[in-house]
Amino acid sequence: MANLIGTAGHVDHGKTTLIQALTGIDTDRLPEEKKRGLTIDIGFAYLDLPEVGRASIVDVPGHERFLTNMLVGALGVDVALLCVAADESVMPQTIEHFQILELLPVQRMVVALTRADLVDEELAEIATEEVKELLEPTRFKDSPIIAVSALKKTGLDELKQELAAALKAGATTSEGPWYLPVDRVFTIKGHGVVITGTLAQGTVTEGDRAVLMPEGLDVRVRSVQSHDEPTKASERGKRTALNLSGVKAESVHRGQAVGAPSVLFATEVLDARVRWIDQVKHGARVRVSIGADEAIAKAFLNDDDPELLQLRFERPVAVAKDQPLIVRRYSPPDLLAGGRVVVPEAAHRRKSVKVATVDDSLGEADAIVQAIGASKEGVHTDDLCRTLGKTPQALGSTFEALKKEGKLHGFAGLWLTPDLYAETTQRLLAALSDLHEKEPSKLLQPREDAVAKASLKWKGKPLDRIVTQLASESRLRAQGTNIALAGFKVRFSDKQKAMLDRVAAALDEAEVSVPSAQEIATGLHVPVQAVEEIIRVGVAAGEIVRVQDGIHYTATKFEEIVSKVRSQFAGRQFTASEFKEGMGTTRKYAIPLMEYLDSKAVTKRMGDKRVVLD
Ligand SMILES: Nc1nc2c(ncn2[C@@H]2O[C@H](COP(=O)(O)OP(=O)(O)OP(=O)(O)O)[C@@H](O)[C@H]2O)c(=O)[nH]1
Ligand SMILES: [Mg+2]
Repeated sequence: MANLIGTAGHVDHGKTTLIQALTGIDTDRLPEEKKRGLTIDIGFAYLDLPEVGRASIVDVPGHERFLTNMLVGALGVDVALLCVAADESVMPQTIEHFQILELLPVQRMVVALTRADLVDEELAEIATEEVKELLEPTRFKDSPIIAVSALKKTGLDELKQELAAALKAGATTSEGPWYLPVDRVFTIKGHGVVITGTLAQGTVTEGDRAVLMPEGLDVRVRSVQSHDEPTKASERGKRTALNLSGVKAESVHRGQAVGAPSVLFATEVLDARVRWIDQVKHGARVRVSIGADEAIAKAFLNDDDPELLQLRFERPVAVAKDQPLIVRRYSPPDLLAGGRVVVPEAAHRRKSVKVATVDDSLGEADAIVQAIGASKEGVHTDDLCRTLGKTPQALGSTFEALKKEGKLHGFAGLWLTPDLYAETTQRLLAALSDLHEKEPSKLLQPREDAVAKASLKWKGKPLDRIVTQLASESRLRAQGTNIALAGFKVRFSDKQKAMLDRVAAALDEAEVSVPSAQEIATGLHVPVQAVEEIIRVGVAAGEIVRVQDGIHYTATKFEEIVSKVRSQFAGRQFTASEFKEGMGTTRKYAIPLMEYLDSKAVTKRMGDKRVVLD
């Protein structure tokens, strides 16, 4: 069942007078409205209807100058009460308001042919025909048209019956976390700030924590009122007043929205799905009415999908997924399009980029899997939440459940489906294999090089985790930020091999007190550059260990040194000079070697002594 009735229609067509005749409530409350006999801002009333209960009514201004205010009212409406004066029939704002209602998710319409006492039957007939013509090509074509006179009190009961029937038939759900666009703010002495609006989604309950957007202020709902009466909770479609704590009146104004912590976004870029009345040029400035706000944005189109409209605002706006919106030209403010938000916090995109939007008929878990599966290399939690219009808190448990079921792999906030993981890691390893092929004498490759070569953009923590995972699957070896395929063995050219053997022999011969590159070069009668080069190759291949410049050991010799240190100093503390003597070397070698062993966690320094670690 729907809750909210909203008036619509040309200026002076008897909307406010009709609501007063129906409810006894004068919705024109501003002194200026009373003085001019004209509605300027939205007004509110309520009506008790058989089998329906209490329904909320929002009365809107008909004058074109106040269309922005009309939109504030119209954006929450379930059932429209289109008022057409029998003596004037269809006029410009009748048409404009009707078009707006058509673009919005308004469920039903009831037409009141007002001021019926001013016309004879023939004129009433003409007006009825003109209204029918307006309705005919639209989903509202079967809407009832009731002649009424607020003055003579005729047709009112019939109108009430039709409104009750429309409310009963208009299906709306209260699903999802609640939010409420703020259309009025006032303070009550001793109680603080009160905001009013039409609850757009969900159920708000006394004591709820909430966030005021787009500023992101934390507030609490101290109490709830609906239809001027206190209540514990209010639901979708109802005119609702909330007494907020945690915020000052100066910080609250029309256009903001307040909602449960997970539902609203403070956004500057959104994607909407719209129907066009008149399409604008790519990049044109437009006015966007959303919630109770109107904000200026630039409109960006999409080549692939004419209904997809990206709006880039000039300031942050409070937005929820699926929220209805209306787009008008910047100047003159003609109606352009209407629709709903599909991605509340969208990424900038080019006109030519095809956009994959999530199938709305899917459940949340399936939508997540689909969105991730459709990506190239996984999706970060934040980006996915933006796409789905949900906050990370709201989706946290769904992610965890999907991970448990094996439908998703998570790597520090980056999510991949098993298929995507298989495909992308395969690509990464293939790229690594290419790098090995190019430098067969080098054991390890920087992982960033392999990632870039595989045309992936992984980095940081998610990349750490993926590498760790691949290592645990024995598909690669990792050392710091360098990686190698698990089965990769370095290969040298014959020339390299021969040179490496000679250098290795020269190093091993000297035991711990190894010669420098220059000394080796002199001994071997080769240029020093050749020795330096082969040492570099040997280090990259893992055949030579570099302790510091000028101090290198072969990998085998280094292992021997480590075993010797372990056996000789096991279970006791030792000093640098004991180490030096034990190793049969000089200070020049002992100090760098000890520091290197510390860094490899073979030994540990404690004051001026060391111990061997297990
Ligand atoms: N004779 C007659 N006059 C009516 C009736 N209903 C409204 N009027 C007159 O029509 C004029 C406009 O009425 P409103 O109710 O203010 O019209 P409105 O549609 O709310 O106007 P805006 O809010 O400014 O768009 C007033 O002078 C009313 O007295 C009616 O049933 N019979
Ligand atoms: Mg009025």
